Amino acid sequence: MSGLQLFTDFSKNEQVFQLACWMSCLRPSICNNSLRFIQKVAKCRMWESAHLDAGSDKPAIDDNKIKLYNMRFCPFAERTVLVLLAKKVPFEVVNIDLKKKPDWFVESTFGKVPVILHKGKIIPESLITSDYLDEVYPEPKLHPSDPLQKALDRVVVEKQSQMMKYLYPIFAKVPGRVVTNEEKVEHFKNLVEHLKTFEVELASRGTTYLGGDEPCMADYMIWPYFERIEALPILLGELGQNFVLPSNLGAVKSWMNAMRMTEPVKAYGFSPARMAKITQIHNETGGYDDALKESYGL
Ligand SMILES: N[C@@H](CCC(=O)N[C@@H](CS)C(=O)NCC(=O)O)C(=O)O
Repeated sequence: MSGLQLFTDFSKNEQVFQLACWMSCLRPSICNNSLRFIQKVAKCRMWESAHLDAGSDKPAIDDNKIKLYNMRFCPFAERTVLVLLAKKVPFEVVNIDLKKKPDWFVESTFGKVPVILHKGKIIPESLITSDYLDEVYPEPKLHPSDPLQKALDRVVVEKQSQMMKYLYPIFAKVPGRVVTNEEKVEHFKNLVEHLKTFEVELASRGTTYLGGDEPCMADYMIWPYFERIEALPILLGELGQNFVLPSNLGAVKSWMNAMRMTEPVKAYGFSPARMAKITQIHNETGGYDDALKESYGL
């Protein structure tokens, strides 16, 4: 079985992983190398399974388990995954090819990810799914219990989400037009200007995370944007030095470093190198699984 096959088939991947663990107990010297390889591949877990496209069968649904319709590098779906991981909720992932969506996905949803399926119901939208999970699985509580603080945190999420209008044209392929390098540099200047509002917010709170010593819902909701900002210097190649955050965003950078240390981001987040590679391949080919495979290990 090749590494690539393992990579795209999670259930087989898990079985082989279990088998390798069992074999290594019996004959450690023989299969140490293959065990290390399989462990490395299996670490990707189910969220790196192949993206199902038109014509693929609808996966079986267990109403008592959380199932997530996902796209592995969708920043909005990432929000939901981070919440599930923060709460250590068992869940299953079905990755969807958003360029060739399966009929059963289109028929039962708004056609976008994330979507969670729970207790026979279908719940779309990253913020709605995250709020739902916070109520159903209260530990750790991610929204502040004080309604005023919760509202203020939501304002931060709304405000910081506005950065997408600058980030997206630098990062993604804009349909129907080519964004020039000059335009990208201009967008980045605007992005940095925008991030000064976050710098002020963090400085006024004076805490490691928006949530204090631990991340709260707002931290997880905005993190996916920053994961993409971190990849810009690599993604832009020779122009990369124009896309580095300046030193006057010290609080933002400290917050980013702290977010990188959280367990959910360590488990699901992409390194800047991998994020850049995935984006480059996806922008070139429009593919999902090839981008994941070719960036594997970065
Ligand atoms: N407001 C939605 C946005 C989700 C969204 O735009 N997801 C993208 C992938 S990153 C998507 O599913 N796009 C497919 C499409 O628009 O056809 C949310 O927060 O969940």
